[in-house]
Amino acid sequence: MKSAVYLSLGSNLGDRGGNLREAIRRLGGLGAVRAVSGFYETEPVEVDGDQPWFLNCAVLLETDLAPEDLLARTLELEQAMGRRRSGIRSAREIDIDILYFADVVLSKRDLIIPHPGVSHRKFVLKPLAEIAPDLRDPVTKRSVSEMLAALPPDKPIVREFAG
Ligand code: PH2
Ligand code: MG
Ligand code: MG
Repeated sequence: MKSAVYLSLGSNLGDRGGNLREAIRRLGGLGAVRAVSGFYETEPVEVDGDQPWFLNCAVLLETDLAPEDLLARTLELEQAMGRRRSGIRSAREIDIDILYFADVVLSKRDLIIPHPGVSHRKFVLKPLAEIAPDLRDPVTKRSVSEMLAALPPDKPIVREFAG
């Protein structure tokens, strides 16, 4: 059965734009990439120490995989692209997070869906609003555009990235 999955991608090490593009290309091996937002340059939040700014985007993937299998495959993909986990919030070539998986609600040690960061993270909501403004959180029933509108407009900085 095909499921619509929304992913958040982020990179703040190396060729950030190239990393996002390569990850999107590789995600095509896990299903069909149906939509990709523009790239946004975003101020780091909730990280350890000084870190470079991120590029973030959102992707709609249609996949036959189950949530746990998709998680395993995205972690493999991160590793294959050179990510080494030296700390939970350290700088990374690529991070792929599952935001929504159809209407699935699940809370396991390694996987929480919907992703608990969605509603307060502008670096997630701004790109996501481009491809799914009317998507509703299956738990809170709030739409992506409603969640985004509830955040301060100025800080933290999330700006469209040209090139
Ligand atoms: N990812 C994090 C923590 N902080 N900040 C920005 N701007 N973009 C991210 O992708 C990001 C972050 C944890 O994965
Ligand atoms: Mg993350
Ligand atoms: Mg992650």
